Amino acid sequence: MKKVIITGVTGQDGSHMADYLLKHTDHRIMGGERRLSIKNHQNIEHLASEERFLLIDLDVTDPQSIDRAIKEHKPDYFINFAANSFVGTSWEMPVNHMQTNCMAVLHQLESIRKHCPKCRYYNAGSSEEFGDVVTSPQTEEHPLRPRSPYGASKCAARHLVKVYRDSYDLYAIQGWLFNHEGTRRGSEFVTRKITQNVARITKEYAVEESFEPLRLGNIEAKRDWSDAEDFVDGIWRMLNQQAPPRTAFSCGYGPAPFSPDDYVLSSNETHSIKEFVEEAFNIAGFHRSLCRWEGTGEDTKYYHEDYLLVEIDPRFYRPAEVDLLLGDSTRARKELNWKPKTNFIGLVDKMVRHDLNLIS
Ligand code: F7E
Repeated sequence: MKKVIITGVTGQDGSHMADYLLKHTDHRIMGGERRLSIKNHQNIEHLASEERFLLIDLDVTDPQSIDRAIKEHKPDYFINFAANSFVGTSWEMPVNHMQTNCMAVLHQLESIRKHCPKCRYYNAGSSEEFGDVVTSPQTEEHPLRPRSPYGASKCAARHLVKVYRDSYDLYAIQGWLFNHEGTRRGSEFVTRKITQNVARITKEYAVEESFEPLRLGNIEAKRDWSDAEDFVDGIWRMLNQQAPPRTAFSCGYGPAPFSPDDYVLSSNETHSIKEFVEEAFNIAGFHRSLCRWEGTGEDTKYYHEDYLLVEIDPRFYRPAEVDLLLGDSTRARKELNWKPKTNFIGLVDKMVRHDLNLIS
């Protein structure tokens, strides 16, 4: 039975990956978990009785812990989702972002090189690496121009992954994943913050309570959003690239060593935070024909008839913003035969209905 270590298994991507692998493979899944005094198992509770799923202690900021796990289990695949993934806090704790998102990757690569060089390694890369974009849409060829300590930490990790791939022939890759969301998304990310607040306001409005509006930062920013469940399928395909078949012309020296590629995963559509807000309220019953935006900049407000639904709170502005992200995942679609199933409206619909159900 092949073994897969997934770090960050309690998070959105880690838990979806565990579900995906239990469903589509017969591999044994080891979920790496950092010790916390209060467990955050809500995303993996349903896996408790799975025979092929095992939780292991693994803190990616502790090199000994990484080394021990890799030496002991000698995994066939190592999927690193453990990260400090909230861009907004990366200005407040830049060193933590570098340690968790970059140094931890270096320690993982070193341990894999030493103990199990055949292991296939994936590190979570990000469209935030493209940052201050110069061309749209962004493909694998777009330059790295990060705008945050978070983005810089992912770029640094990318260079390390490539250096280890080239120097030691490791199967080590880092995809560029554009924003990916869903019902397991943390409340601090803008999509989930919107859908949870839409659910709260819907409930309070229904019982004619006065309600606090939703407060947001830069609502003009545009993102390329997909469903996280579609992305774990893309990542698994990236991890299982095949060497091209030998041709009739190969002779004597054998094929060149196979080097896997990094791919962009994206929906290939971009929408503003404003559009996400409109869609989410519309799905919850605040029909867009009865809603309107008023004002500009910090004075922008969104109303349903006379009810204030959304206002701007400059505390959510970032010191430097990525204004626009729009991916082009043509290569992944062609070469990995990957395609997202859920589109923008489907994603908003799924998240809003989930949060309405939770609150009712
Ligand atoms: O912000 C704007 C904010 O925090 C999206 C992570 O998974 O995707 C994610 O990073 C946009 C930004 O995600 C609020 O300024 C407005 O322009 O949901 P977010 P993110 O920064 O795009 C990438 C690909 C990753 O790799 C990351 O790990 O929304 N925005 N108002 C707000 N954002 C938040 N969080 N809260 C607001 O109130």
